[in-house]
Amino acid sequence: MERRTLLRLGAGTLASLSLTGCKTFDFLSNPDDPARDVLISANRLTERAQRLLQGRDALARTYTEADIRQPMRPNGSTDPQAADYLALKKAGFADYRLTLGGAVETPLTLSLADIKAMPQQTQITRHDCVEGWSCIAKWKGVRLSHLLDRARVKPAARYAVFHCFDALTTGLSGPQYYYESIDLRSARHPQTILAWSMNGAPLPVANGAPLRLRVERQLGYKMAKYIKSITLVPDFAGIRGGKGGYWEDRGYEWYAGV
Ligand SMILES: Nc1nc2c(c(=O)[nH]1)N[C@H]1C(S)=C(S)[C@@H](COP(=O)(O)O)O[C@H]1N2
Ligand SMILES: [Mo]
Repeated sequence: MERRTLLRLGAGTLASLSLTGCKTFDFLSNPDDPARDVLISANRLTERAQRLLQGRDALARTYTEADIRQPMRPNGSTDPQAADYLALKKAGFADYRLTLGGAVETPLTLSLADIKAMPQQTQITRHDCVEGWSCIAKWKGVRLSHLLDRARVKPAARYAVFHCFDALTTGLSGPQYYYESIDLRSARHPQTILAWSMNGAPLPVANGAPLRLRVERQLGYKMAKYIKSITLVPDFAGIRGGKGGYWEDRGYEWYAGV
C-alpha cells in the first residue's frame, strides 16, 4: 500500500513535468528548494515503476513533426573549449573519428561519413531534463546496437561508457570531462541511437556536434553529447568517480528512467 502511494506520487510528479515546450521551473534549479527533493526522490522510483508498469524494453512515446514546437534548448556544455575539439570543429568535423573499443572482438574507428552510410533511424521524441523542462525534437542517426553487432561485444562486457570532449569543471586532477554509461540492455534498446542530425539539420554544436547519444527512456543527463569514444567494460567502478557518469559522481542516480 505504501509503495503504491509512493508510485502514484512518482507518476504524478512526472506527469506535471510533461510539458510541450521548454518551460523551465526555476525553483527546480535551486538545490535548496524542497520541491526539487520531491522530484529527485520521485526519479529514484522510476526504474522500479517502469519495470512494474511497462518493462524496461518498452518504447518511448514518439511524436509528429507538428509537435516540434521549440528549438531544442541547449543545456550543460554548449561550446566545448578543449583544443582537440576546437581543431575538429574548425574543419567541419571532417577529421572526426569515433572509436569504439574495450571488451569487443573488433574495435571500430568510424568517420561521420562511415556512420551516415550505415542504416539510419529517425525518431521524434521528448527530452526530459532533471531540472524540470522538456523539449521535443527529431533525431536521426545509427542504432547503437548496429555498432555493437559490428564490433562483436565480448561476453564480459556489461556497460557502454561514453567519453566526451567537454569538461564542465576543472578539479585537482585536471579537466573533469563529461562521461556517461548505460547497460547493454539500454544500449541495445531499439530507440537508442547515436544521432548526428537534429530537426533535419546536422547536429548544432550547442546540442552535441558531431555525435550525441539518444537513450529515450532516460533523463537528459544520460544522453552524452560531444562523444569522443565509446568503451565496453565489465564494470565502471574504476572510471573517474566510479559512479558511472559525470553527474552520477556528483550524486545523481545512475538509472534515470522516465
Ligand atoms: N557531453 C555532455 N553531454 C551532456 C551534457 C553536458 O554538459 N556535456 N549535459 C546533459 C544534460 S543535463 C542535458 S539535459 C542534455 C542537454 O542536451 P541539449 O543541450 O541538446 O538540450 O545533454 C546532456 N548531455
Ligand atoms: Mo539535464
